This record gives sequence, structure tokens and C-alpha cells, in this order.
Amino acid sequence: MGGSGRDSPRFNCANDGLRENLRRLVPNTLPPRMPVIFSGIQPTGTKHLGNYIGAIRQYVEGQDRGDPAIFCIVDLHAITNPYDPAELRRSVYDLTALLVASGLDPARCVLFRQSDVKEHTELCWLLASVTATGELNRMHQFRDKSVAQRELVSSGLLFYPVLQAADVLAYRAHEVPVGEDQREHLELMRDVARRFNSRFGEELLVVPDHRIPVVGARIMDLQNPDRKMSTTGGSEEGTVYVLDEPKVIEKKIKRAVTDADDPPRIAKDPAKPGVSNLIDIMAVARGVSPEQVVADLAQARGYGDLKAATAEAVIAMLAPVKVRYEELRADEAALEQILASGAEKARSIAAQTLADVRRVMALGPPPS
Ligand code: AQP
Repeated sequence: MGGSGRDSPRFNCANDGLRENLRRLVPNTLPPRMPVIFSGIQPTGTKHLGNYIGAIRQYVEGQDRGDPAIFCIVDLHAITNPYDPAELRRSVYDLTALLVASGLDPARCVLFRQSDVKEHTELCWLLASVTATGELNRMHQFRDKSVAQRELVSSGLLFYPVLQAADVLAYRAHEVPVGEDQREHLELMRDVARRFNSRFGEELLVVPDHRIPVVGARIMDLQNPDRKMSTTGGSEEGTVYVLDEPKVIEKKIKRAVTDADDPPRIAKDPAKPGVSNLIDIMAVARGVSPEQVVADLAQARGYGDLKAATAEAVIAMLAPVKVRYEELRADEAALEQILASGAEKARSIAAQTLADVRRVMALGPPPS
């Protein structure tokens, strides 16, 4: 993704409007600043087109805008669902290789594994003191996933948003690039930060903004376009994986569910979720607006043309990532080195926040 500023129309940032209005009313009081950017991504499953468009592309865009831009492979979140320990270790390397193959440069951002920085779990516990269980019980993700965990609903699943709040707040991040599905967790984290500051009488934690792409914030399952493309809840045929072979991508997109409109109509319309989804996917893959995609397909003979063009654009976007991934994944020692050096940088930032948090909460010996 090419570089873009905080004013990029491709993203919605919660407080951007407010900040811009203030800047206009009182010039020079709020100079443009480089935001601290933070986001986490789970090392589970194989990453799909939704993860790539909603999250990973935003990370790559953010790495030169952030000071610093921090990206975390959240293995502690991954253990809130049933998992195989050996597979988790492999998946962390898979994801590290995928992120670097997608364009993250460890020299221009901080890339690390969550469990290497113990400040995350400590801050999680400390933030629990200002988080209501009722709020956690109401989270959609908890409600959906706890239904799926039939044998044991882990308390980690309930606590997931508190750990997520700790991930972000430990770095005093201003911006959190995520897909639309994380909006509710981001709102909770903002409430937790405000409540903590008010309870302990200092503006110590930064209330972060979410950064959600204007196009592609919610990529839908190709077979069930009323549901988001998802690692655990989606259909295999309706989920395009970043590392799928081109032939597989083509097959999945060509079989995408559209609608029975006669004559077929290529348009963005809430009543046409399948067609709208393909338009969004193609827009992102080609780097143009959905309106442009619709205009380009004005002469199309039907949905077959839309699907063929979408498949071609997605294959062109993902093919270089796959090639680079294969090279990087072969060298686990190099991947481990990237994570270790990222963890060192992350720790040095998070430790400062934790020292402040412990001080205001009166934990440990009094400051000298
Ligand atoms: N369908 C999607 N469209 C746009 N963005 C999406 N994200 C997830 N699905 C879509 C964004 O991807 C980032 C990583 O999410 P994660 O760490 O939760 O990884 P995951 O488990 O692979 O995510 P899924 O697919 O959402 O898994 P399920 O549904 O099983 O929990 C986040 O920024 C997310 O918004």
C-alpha cells in the first residue's frame, strides 16, 4: 500500500475529524504528529483475504507513518481457544514470515511475539481492576465463541478484550489499525483507559483511535456473503487464503455466491452483498475505488466477468507475497531473530508505562 497521511480518505480514524476541526480553529496548537501505531494479529490458522485487506495491508501502510509502528503476534490470545502447542510454535513462524513477505520491514517497525513481553500480562491484570465483568460478558466475540467452545469455555476468552486493551495501552498507542469486527473491543479499551486515568487521577494512558479501512473493513465469506470471512466460523470454499495457489483462488472466486438479478447488475448495494463484496475486493486489489470498479465493468456481460476480473486482481496482489513467504519461512533462526530483537524494543517501551501504572496504583516500593 502506498504511503498516505493521517488525512487519507481510505481510513476512518475515530478522532480525526475532531483533531482537524481543532487544528482549523486554533492553528498551530495541534501540529501534525507521528502517531504511535499498534496492532496485534493471532497466529492461528492460515491468514485469509479478510485479515490481509482489513489488517495486514494497513500495517504495511502504517510502518512509515508510525513513531514507532508496533505489530505483535498475539500468541497469548491464540491460547484462549483449544489449540495444539506444537502447531502454535509453527504458526508463530508462519505468521512472522507472512507479515514480512507482505511488506513489513523489521528495520522500519517493531515486530514481536506477545508472550516475550511479560508487561502485557501484568498490565492485563492491573486493568482488570477497572473493567466490569458485565462489559466482558456482553462482547459479541465472547458470546459467539463461547457457544462454539462446547467442552470448556475458557476464562481467557472472557478476558480476551482486557489483554487486548493491555496490548495497546502498554505502548500508549494513538492508532490501532483493525478490521470492522474489532470495533467493539476498541471501544471497550478506550473506556478502560479513560476509567483508569480518572480512577488514578493522571492522564497516564492514551485513549487510542481505531483505524478501520473505508473499503475492505469487512470482507465477507464468498459462499455466505452475509457473514464475514473468518478463520473459525467461515466456509472453506468461501475463504481465500493468502497462500492459496492461484488456481484455487480462481476457483473459489469464480464460485462466489452473487444473486439472481435478471439482468445481472454490478453495483454496490446492501441488497446485493455477494456482488458488493467482490467489488470491494477488486477495488482493494487494484488500488482503485469501488466506483471505479463499477465504471470499469459497465460493459460486462454478467457476474462471470466480475468474478474473472476479481480473481485476476487478487492473484496479482497475492502471488508476490507467496513467493517471498516460501523464501522467508525456510529460515526459522532468522525469523526467531526478528522476533527477539522486536521484543527487546517493545519491552523497553512497555516497561516505562508499567512503571508509571505501578506508581499510581501504589504497587511495589514507593518511588524514591
Ligand atoms: N473478514 C474480515 N474483513 C476484514 N478484516 C478482518 N479481520 C478479520 N477478519 C476480517 C481483521 O484481521 C485482523 C486479525 O484478526 P485476528 O488476530 O483475530 O486473527 P483471526 O483469528 O485470523 O481473525 P478472524 O478471521 O476474525 O478469526 P475468527 O473470526 O475466527 O475470530 C483483525 O484486525 C481483524 O479485524
